[in-house]
Amino acid sequence: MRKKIVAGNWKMHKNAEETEDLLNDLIDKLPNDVEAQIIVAPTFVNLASAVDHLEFTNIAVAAQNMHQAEAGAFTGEISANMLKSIGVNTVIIGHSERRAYFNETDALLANKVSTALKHDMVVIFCFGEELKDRQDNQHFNVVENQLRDGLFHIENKDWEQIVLAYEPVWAIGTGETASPEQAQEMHEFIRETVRKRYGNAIAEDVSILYGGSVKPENAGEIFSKPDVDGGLIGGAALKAEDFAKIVEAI
Ligand code: G2H
Repeated sequence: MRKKIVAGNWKMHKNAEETEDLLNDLIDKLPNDVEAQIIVAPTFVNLASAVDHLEFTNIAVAAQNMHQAEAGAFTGEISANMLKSIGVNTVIIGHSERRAYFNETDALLANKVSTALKHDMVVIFCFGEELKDRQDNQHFNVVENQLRDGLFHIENKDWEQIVLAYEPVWAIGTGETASPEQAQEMHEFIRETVRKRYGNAIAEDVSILYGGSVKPENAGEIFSKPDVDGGLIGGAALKAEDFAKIVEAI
């Protein structure tokens, strides 16, 4: 049975004090009775305090990125082992901002995925087409290639650790959202693509999140689609009231 998941990607927002305030607010406002898995991804420097803070709650903590190497001379980078050592077991890999601003290629992301899996981490693997791809009617090809080149080297057993997050780049932080029908159409295609490569059981079990300007106003309709299993939320995850409403919508 696939899980419903709502994850908040805080990106480069919230210092230590603000992180604590938002976590307190979330503990206060998030409904206790949801069956969905709730995840928050603060910045690296606030991960350890977030793990401590959320210890007795049902909110899990994820990192927004990690390095593919085990250790070494990689100034400024963070390894899987470091994340695990502070109790972070989930990592977002392949976010479009990492792909666009930090030149993360499919080949590099494939390595990151392998390293994360080796450390038994849950990977939220992000991918999605750019506006031009959609205008050129290439969006299905682009998504298929991103999955094939960044993820489809993993083994069947690894899928227990994988969450997919479809984030059309044209809908990220722009206020533009894919319509629920566009999201469903792509999620169905993604599940089909997984099915062709890994079989029915894995395709049916994997959670596919939608990301891109999800807000309290549109979450319910997007989440109502059969192949949308939750959301990866950016801007609206920075306000506890909004995030709580989105969690309620699941
Ligand atoms: C997509 C999303 C969260 P936003 O990046 O990953 O951000 O909801 O602000 O579009």
